[in-house]
Formats: sequence, C-alpha cells, structure tokens
Amino acid sequence: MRVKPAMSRDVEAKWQRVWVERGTFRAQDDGRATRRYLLTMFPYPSGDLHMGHAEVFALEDVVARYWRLRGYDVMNPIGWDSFGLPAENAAIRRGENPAVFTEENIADQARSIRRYGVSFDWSRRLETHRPEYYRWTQWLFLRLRERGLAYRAAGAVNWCPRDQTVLANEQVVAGRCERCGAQVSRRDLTQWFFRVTAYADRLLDDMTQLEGGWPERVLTMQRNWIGRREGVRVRFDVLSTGGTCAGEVVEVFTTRPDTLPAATFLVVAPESGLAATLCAADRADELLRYRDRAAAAGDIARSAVNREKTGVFLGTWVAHPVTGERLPVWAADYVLPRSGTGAVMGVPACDERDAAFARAHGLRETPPGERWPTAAQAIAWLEATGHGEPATSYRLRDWLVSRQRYWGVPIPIVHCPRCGEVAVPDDELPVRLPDLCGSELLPRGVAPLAAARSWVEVPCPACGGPAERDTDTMDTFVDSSWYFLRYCSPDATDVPFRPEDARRWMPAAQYVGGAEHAILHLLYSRFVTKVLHDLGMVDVVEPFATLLNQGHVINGGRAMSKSLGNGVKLGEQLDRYGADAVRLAMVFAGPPEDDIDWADLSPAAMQRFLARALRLADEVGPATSLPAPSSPPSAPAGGDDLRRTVHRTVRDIEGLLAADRFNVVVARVMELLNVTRRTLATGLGAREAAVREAVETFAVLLSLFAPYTAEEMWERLGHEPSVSDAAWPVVDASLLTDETVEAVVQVQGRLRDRFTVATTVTADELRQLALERPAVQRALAGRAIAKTVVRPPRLVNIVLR
Ligand code: ANZ
Ligand code: ZN
Repeated sequence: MRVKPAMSRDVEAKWQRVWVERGTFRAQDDGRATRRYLLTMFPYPSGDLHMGHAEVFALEDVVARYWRLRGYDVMNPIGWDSFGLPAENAAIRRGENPAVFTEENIADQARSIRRYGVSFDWSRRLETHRPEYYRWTQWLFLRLRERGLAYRAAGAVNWCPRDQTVLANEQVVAGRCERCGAQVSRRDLTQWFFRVTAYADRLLDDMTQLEGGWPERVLTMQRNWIGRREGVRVRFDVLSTGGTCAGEVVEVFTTRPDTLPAATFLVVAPESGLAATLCAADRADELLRYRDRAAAAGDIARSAVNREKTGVFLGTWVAHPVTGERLPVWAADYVLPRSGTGAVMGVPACDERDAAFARAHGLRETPPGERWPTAAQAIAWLEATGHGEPATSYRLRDWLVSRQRYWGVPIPIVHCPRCGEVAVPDDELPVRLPDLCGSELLPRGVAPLAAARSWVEVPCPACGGPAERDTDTMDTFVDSSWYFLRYCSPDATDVPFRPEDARRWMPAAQYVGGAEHAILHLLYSRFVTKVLHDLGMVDVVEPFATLLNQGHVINGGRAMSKSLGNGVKLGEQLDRYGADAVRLAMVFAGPPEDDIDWADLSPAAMQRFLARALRLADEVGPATSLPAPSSPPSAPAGGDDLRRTVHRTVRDIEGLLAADRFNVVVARVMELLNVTRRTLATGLGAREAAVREAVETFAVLLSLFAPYTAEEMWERLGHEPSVSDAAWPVVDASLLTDETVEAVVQVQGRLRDRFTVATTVTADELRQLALERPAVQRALAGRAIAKTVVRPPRLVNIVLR
C-alpha cells in the first residue's frame, strides 16, 4: 500500500511559488564581503534526472542553504551541458534537429529540479548549445589560437571503414563501430589540438593550492595523468651497413641513465616517423603490417608487463656510446609513439619488459658493461661526451578538441586557398550551426557540416575571395571548461564574463560532482582558468577551492542500468514519497563519498519522521501574546536540559558541516526531535519558551535537507515566510560549559581518528593531542607534514608533503 506523502504536490508547488516570488535564492551581489560560490557539476540533458543527479543536488544544497542561513550572499547556479552525441543520435532516429530533443529534456529536468526544491539561482541559468553561450566558447578558441595554444596537426582518430566516418571514443564498443559493427581502425587526420602540455608544470605545481581542499585521490590521479618524469635523453649513432656512422641518430628517453652500459638493443614505436626512416627497404612491408596492428590497441594494453612481446627487427644497427658495441634496432608496440622520444634503450638486466622482449626475440640479455653506480655519474659522463643531457618527459598529451560531428560548437576558422587559415573576426561571432535535421546528420564520407555546402562556402574574412568554413565542432569538454565563469556574468553581451564579477565570486568555494570527472573535466577547467588568468581576465589560477566527489547511487548491489532493469527514476520516487523524503534518505544514507544502495534506503521511514516533525510544530503552534501556561512542578528542570541539547546540537552541526559529514547532521537533527518529544512527555508544556526554541531551531536545521517540511513548520509556528530567510541559530556559549565534544583528525583528507576533548580546547592543545594519537602516527608513517589546519574543538586536518 502507498503511504500518502507527508508533503503533497500542492504544498510543494506553493513553496516553489513563494521562493520564486520572493527571489529567495537569487545571489544578491550587493557587495557584501561574505559571499560564497557553490557549484554542482551541471547536468547533461540525456533524459529526465536520475538518482545520481538527485544525490549531488541534495548534498550540495545542504551546503548552499547553510551558508545562506549564516548570512552569506550565496551564488548557487544551474545550467546545462547541452551539446553532445546522444542528442545527435536521437535526432537521426527521430528525423529532427538535435535542439528539439535537447530542449525537451532540459524542460523535463528543470521541472524535476524545481520540484526537488534545490536552492538554485535560476536567473543565472545557461545552456551551452545556445548561440549566446557558444559565441564565447568560439571567442575562447580564438584567444587560445592567438597565443599558440590552439593548433592543427595530424592526429590519430577512430575510423569506421564502412560508414566512412570518424567515431568518438564512446562510439567504439569493444573495437567495433557502435552503429554498424565494423572493425574500427586508427587513421591520421588533421585535427585541432589545445596545447595543454605548455601548462603541464603549472598544472602540477599549482596543486599545492588544492591540498587539503581536494580529495587526495583526485590530486594523485591528476598528477599521474600529467606524469612528469625527470630523466635524460641519450643519443645513439646509427651505423651504416658498412659499420661506419651514417650521420643519423636515435634519441631515447630514460629515467635510468645509470643502466646505459647494460643496454643491449633499442626499440622504437612502430608508428613513429623514426621507425619508417630507420627501416631497411626489405622490411618496410612487414613494418607497415605490424604498425596497423599495433595502432589498433590502446596505450594501456600496450604498456602491460604481461602482454606478449611482439616486434619487428628494422635491419638497422646503432653504436653503443659507452662500449662501442653494435646494438640492433627494433620496432615494438610496448613503446608508445607520443611518450618521451618514442624510443627506448632495452636494458634486459634491469627492466622486466625489456627482459621479456629480449627472451622472446633471442636478443642478448647479459650486458657487456656494468651499470654505473649513480645516475649523477651517468649524467656527468653524457654531458661531458655530448651523448645526452637531462630532460623532462610528460605523460600528458595535447588535447584533441575537434570532432567530426554536428551537435557541437563550430570551430570559428575559415580556410582560404590564398590566405590559409583565417580566424572569423570577433564581431562576426557566433558562427551559428546550420539547421540540419535527421538523415542530414548521418555521415556520408565527410562530416555532416562538410556536406552542408551552402553553409561551408563563405567569402574569406581576409581577402574576400571564395573560401570554406572549418567543418569540425569542438569537444563538449571545451564547453564545460569555462561555464563556471559565465555564471558570474550570465547576462554579459560584450564579454564572456566581466573580470570584476569573476573577481568577486571566484574561486568556487565548493564544487560537488562525480568522481568520473576526476581527470579530464577538472584538468581542462584548470587549464582554461590559467589561460584566462594569463589574459588578465581572472585573478585566481585555480577555479575550485574545494572538491567533493559523491559516491554512486546503486540498486541491489549493482550499478543501475537499463539492461539489468534495476534503474530508479527520480520522478517516480518524487511522486511516491515527496521531495523531502527522497532528499533526506539520500543525505542520511552515509558519508557523501560512499556509494548509496537505493534498495537499502527507506524514504517511507523518512516520511514518518517528517510527519512527526509537522505534528510537533502544530502542537507548539504560533506564538501568542498570552503568557505561556506554566509547567507542572513535576518537571522543572526539563526546559534547561532541552536548551542545552539544542545549543549543543547546533554547535556540533557547525563542525560536522565543515567536515562534510552530512549524514551525521541528519542523525543529530533526528535526535533533537526525539529529545524534544521526550521532554514533552515529562510534562513540560508545548507552549514553554524552551520548547518553542527547540522546535524553531529544529525547523531551521531541517531546512538544509527537507525544505518543504521546514517551510510548513515555520509557517505553523507563526512566522512569515520563509525559513530560508531565518537566521542560523546563535549558540549560547553559557549552555555549553563543562562539555566535551568529539574531535576528528583527517590525514590527507581521510578520517583517521576521533577522540573526546573539552569544548574549550585551544588550537595548540588540539593539534598536540591529535599528533599524539597512535592512529594518527600510523597514518603519518614518518612523512613530513606540509600543513595542519586546526579548527578547535572539532577538526584537525593534516596535509603531508
Ligand atoms: C632504460 C630503463 C632501465 C628504463 C630500467 C626503465 C628501467 P616511466 O616512469 O614508466 O615513464 N620509456 C621511455 N619512453 C617510452 C615510450 N615511449 N614507451 C614506453 N616506454 C618508454 O619510465 C620511463 C621509462 O620508460 C624509461 O626509462 C624507458 O625505459 C621507458 F631499468 O630506460 B627506461
Ligand atoms: Zn583569403
């Protein structure tokens, strides 16, 4: 049987109206010094909202509503990441333009979000597929290009030989075209790139600003992705067939120069230009065949230690710079073309993969030379003899941004037979997408935009002669790399955002979103922020001061999916339980980083709790001028105890919110309801001041996660709307004396210990106590401390070097 939602749709609608009419959640931007920019990753409109969105929004709203109640000017914007492939595929099926599908979904999602009661500032809403937004994405592209940070070069793409088209990575399923099932190959086509590698050092070094604020795991992933390695380049002279030097050299990158004397062969990446140059004529065919096979495998598979070590001998030899020995040169797929120099020295005595390769191909394993004792000695020798020098290598590659797809931002470039590549002038932006529909979006050997001839053919902006537009569109990660800045000035028509607005709001104090964006989206946003900083548009170099990655919402132990039939639709849950019960169940489910199993939650229990809360407000009722009836003498002390509980609860919750322990906050609010009930049961009157204080405080606290019930309570307690405009309760310190609280210690963002301390503990005492804890000592493992953040009496946050 269905439980009737405690909060009917009508009541929800009533409060939504009140919030809109009062402009409750609009950022005031009134010059108040206390302001806070809170941000959720913006949704992609592929359908109605799912439970993952519901989780992010519920969690972030706790923080947004809290700071608002504390008197901060809060900016909590919402928008849509609305270009992308699913809309294009739907449009092909439905015979329409992708805007139709996109806008239908946005409308559905917007309805659900409003119903969910999230405190978004709708006046800043943006959608990346709108010309008034993408005009500035094109502007950004042109600024990058002016600085040499956007360029065209050959790049490997996924190519479907049957459909004659480039495929996005998402369209390649197990090596085959998602559409027709043909085996996908790699092709080199001219593509646009953003030169993120020029910012590699800054992307790494600025991470010190994020320590303590971002999960350590995400920082590690970013570091590994950039993959800076200090090493050396070593040059080997190529021997001509007669054994004398041919004047050519092979340069390898190594992090172990000390092992140079033990090198017994060289390996180059099969698809590198070097392989083709070094290859003897009678082996060229074999190399070509091998290269095609190698290029089809991904970098990760190719790097695996246990992968079968295949390769082709190129028929070429080099001289060992130390021993003068002749070393054979091979091409093999375990060497990656875009890493280091695309060539390595094989040292089977020291490196597992080299050893496996040597065994597989009968190459010499035991070296004639001994290793050098230290790398420093090796470097000194290389520099003295001119055979090499120190070098830095990065794993990071430039960002391939062009897509041969329709539903994205057109690249604002015109190709002229006389002038070459010409930028579309700023005052002619946006370059609008032509209105293509249905089968016009199907690739026909060329990108869909290339087939739209009347759109492609334009006069050259420089010479006026006949020219053609670039027919690629941008990766949607470009759209999302700067949207958080647009939120600062959503109405600006002459600039992407006003620097003075960005100065006021940036960086976002907290960014909440999924861990699946731990690398690319965050890296690109950081990159673009740094470029805009260099352009003088923003002061900060890091866009997001703190980051919270929520866990996944699963169902019955498995990820929700259509094929398992275990998907849960937010709309249905809202119909069934009401927004407050769903939100409360989400926040109460556990620590935000943990996965939530929807099957384990009980929104029905949350409904019962909310109904009890409402009843309590009814019992207390509106304040009247009549004196409160006095309590029976049997329970004189009840009021004081209740007051102590209320103030202690508020005080504890402040600390818990600072540590993102939202689930515990819910538990404390529930406990407050129980204590109030018990106190009433002892005979304290519902009209007593202490009871009123408890219930009013309860309503304010509850508004963080169950806003509709909180608003209703507030009204029934006799207040004007809205509880969102109530002030955060002020803690009366005199009620906290003799008190202890639980302090928590985090090391590298992970909870390591908790212990009881006096509320009066000082920062120094608390730091000392934390450092003496055995669990903390273990977590430190003797490593040096970079920074200790102490917030007495509750939090010690230790960041290691
Ligand atoms: C000789 C050597 C001896 C190496 C030894 C390692 C251990 P990471 O930190 O993993 O990048 N390397 C260089 N360029 C490469 C490429 N394009 N594809 C595949 N491997 C490449 O280590 C860098 C090491 O990876 C380099 O140091 C090189 O092998 C290899 F006992 O050189 B080493
Ligand atoms: Zn021209």
